[in-house]
Amino acid sequence: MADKQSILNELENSVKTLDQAAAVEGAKKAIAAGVSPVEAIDALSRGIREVGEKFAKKEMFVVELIYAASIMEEAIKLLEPELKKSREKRHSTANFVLGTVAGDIHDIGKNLVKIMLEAGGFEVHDIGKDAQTETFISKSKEVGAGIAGASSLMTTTVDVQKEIVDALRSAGVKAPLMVGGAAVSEEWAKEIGAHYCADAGTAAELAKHLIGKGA
Ligand code: B12
Repeated sequence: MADKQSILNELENSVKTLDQAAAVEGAKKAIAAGVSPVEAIDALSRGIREVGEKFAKKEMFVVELIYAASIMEEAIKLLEPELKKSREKRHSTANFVLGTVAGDIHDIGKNLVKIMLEAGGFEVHDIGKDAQTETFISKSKEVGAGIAGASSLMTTTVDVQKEIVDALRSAGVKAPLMVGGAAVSEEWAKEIGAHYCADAGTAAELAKHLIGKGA
């Protein structure tokens, strides 16, 4: 059986080289070898970020970016049941409203955050990608959100996170807002009165801390 490092390398390279068969094969090997699905997804993420860098340098075209994303999604589909196996069998910790901000259609990261929050016991209300600020507010009110999260991958849409914090407060919704995505930093989160989260792996822990229900 292939060793863990070679499987992780295979996953990372499959996205970089746009090799869908290798991505599917790599995901299957990871499951068979008992490699942590979180580590497997981290490897895929390294691959797609490199594709993003090449795209920025005009070394790759947008069609290749789209194809790389679809390859990553295929592999995640296979790994998702493994991630969900760790789901805690207990009542939900709180209602979590999650979406990608208006104008931004990137949702791979958001979807991973959703899986990890659910595994951590949250009831996630996913309002999707390109979600209007008003939807963040109305959904938060509707479900009595204990916490909310907004993803933004682009510098052109990051300001919308500030709009969401302001709108939540004006509407009297007290839920803290977690923010993440490539365009977001700790400093930005502080500046707008939100809470930065760098990856899906730590999202549930931070969310529990923010709603005051544990570490
Ligand atoms: C894949 C991808 C796409 C895919 C998206 C597919 C999909 N279904 O999501 C497609 C091909 C559709 C796409 C389209 C575009 N893209 Co694009 N894309 C990317 C790429 C390469 C990877 C993003 C990704 O999936 N990463 C992997 C995931 C797992 O990581 P993640 O998103 O960062 O999420 C993790 C953490 O950040 C965190 N997190 C994220 N959100 C949240 C939220 C909360 C609440 C929490 C707690 C945590 C959290 O947890 C996640 C899991 O660990 C990035 C490059 C990059 N460095 O991000 C460019 C990138 C974001 N795209 C870019 C651009 C320019 C575009 C397009 C405009 C291209 C075009 N000309 O059409 C369009 C955007 C259209 C639009 N209106 O949104 C630029 C943005 C530049 C900028 N202005 O800031 C980037 C940075 C590439 C680049 N270097 O130029 N893209």
